[in-house]
Order: sequence, then C-alpha cells, then structure tokens
Amino acid sequence: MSKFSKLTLYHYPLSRSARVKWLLHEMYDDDFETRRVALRQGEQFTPEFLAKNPNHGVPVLAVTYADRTEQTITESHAILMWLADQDERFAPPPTDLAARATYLQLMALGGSWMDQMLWNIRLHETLLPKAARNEAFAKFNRDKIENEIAPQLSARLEQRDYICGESFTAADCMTAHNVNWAGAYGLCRTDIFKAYMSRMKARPAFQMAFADAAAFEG
Ligand SMILES: N[C@@H](CCC(=O)N[C@@H](CS)C(=O)NCC(=O)O)C(=O)O
Repeated sequence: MSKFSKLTLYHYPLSRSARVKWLLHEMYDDDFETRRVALRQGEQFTPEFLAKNPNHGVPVLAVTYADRTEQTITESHAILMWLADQDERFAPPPTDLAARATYLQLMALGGSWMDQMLWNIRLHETLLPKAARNEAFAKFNRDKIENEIAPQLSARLEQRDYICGESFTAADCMTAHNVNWAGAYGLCRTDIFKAYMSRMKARPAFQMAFADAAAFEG
C-alpha cells in the first residue's frame, strides 16, 4: 500500500460498498479500515457524513496519501476503477485496447445500467411509500434484466470463467455483486449464473467482504 498511508471504507453490509470491500480484500487482504455506517439510523444524513458524500450513501473511500494529503472518493463504479488501475492483476491497462474496451464496457454496464434497473426494482417494490410505487415500472425493469441484461452476461459466462475473460478483474466485483442482488429478486438464477457465483464465492476476498451479510437490515 506504498502510495497510501491509510484507506478507510465507509460501508454497509451487502450494499454497493460490498463491491468495493471485496476488491480491497483482493488487493490488500485486511490491510485497510472499515467503518460501518448506520444507514437505518440515518447516520448518512449527519453533517460529518454529508461532508464526505453529499449524496448520503456508501461507499465512500477515504484515502490518506503517503504525503499525508487526504481525499474522499464516492461512487462504487469510480472507486472500483480507481483501485483496479493501480494493480494490473485487476484491470487491463489502457494500452491493451481490446481488453480495456471490454472491461470498461462491462464495468459501465454493471455500474450505470444494470445497477439502476435493480435500484428501480427496489424502489418501486419495497422502498417507496406504497402510494408512490409504480408496479408497471418495476416490471419494466425486471423485464429488461431478464430479456436483455441476463442473456448478455450469460452468453459471456458460457464462454469464460470470469466476466471479461480467463482472469478475475474488478468488473467481476461489479458483475457478481449485481448478479447476487438480482438473485434476491428471483433474477439471474440459471445454472450459468449459479456456477459463476460459486466461483466467486470460493474466493477468500469475497468471503471476507460478505461475512457481515447477516447484519443487513432490510
Ligand atoms: N451510485 C452510488 C449509489 C450509492 C448508494 O445509493 N448507496 C446506498 C447503499 S447501496 C446508500 O448508502 N443509501 C443510503 C441513502 O441513500 O440514504 C454508488 O454506486 O456508489
């Protein structure tokens, strides 16, 4: 961790911060700090937390660089990419044009497209007050995952062990987190996805990142 003197992840079990926690464990084992944010108690709306992330969500990665300057980084998609770019085991370099394009495409598909479909399902099936929910919109998002996203991911995973190719990348942290989330809604549950998730769950870093899953409160 020579570029940093400290990394602290603001985290909530099973949430999007688990994607980042997983990659941090892959890269640094246990050599970073985790601060659980009491989302159900509203800690994300305190002035201290809002100063770190005005969008009141986890993950936030607080970085202290070797020269002691500090920075907080938000957005799981950006944090994953920023971390992975520091270690060639987890992301193809920009000079490897074809592999990099595949990797970027899959990161964005997971981080800004599938993620939002899952989020819309959660909002309109569970989180919003009943009067504000839109059943048809929830179904629209379910159908998009089932008919468009799942077949694309599945076709890739039929050909290879990891979402980008023959080795694990940060795009697997994004994809497998989403596949796991989709599974909770009865989506992405075919044998191909189950086999992919078994491979991911066998990784010690995955087990470390999801060890606190039982503490997820609704
Ligand atoms: N686009 C953001 C979304 C972050 C987000 O919504 N996090 C949720 C947990 S999965 C959260 O902390 N929600 C609390 C809130 O919005 O008050 C990311 O990917 O990091």
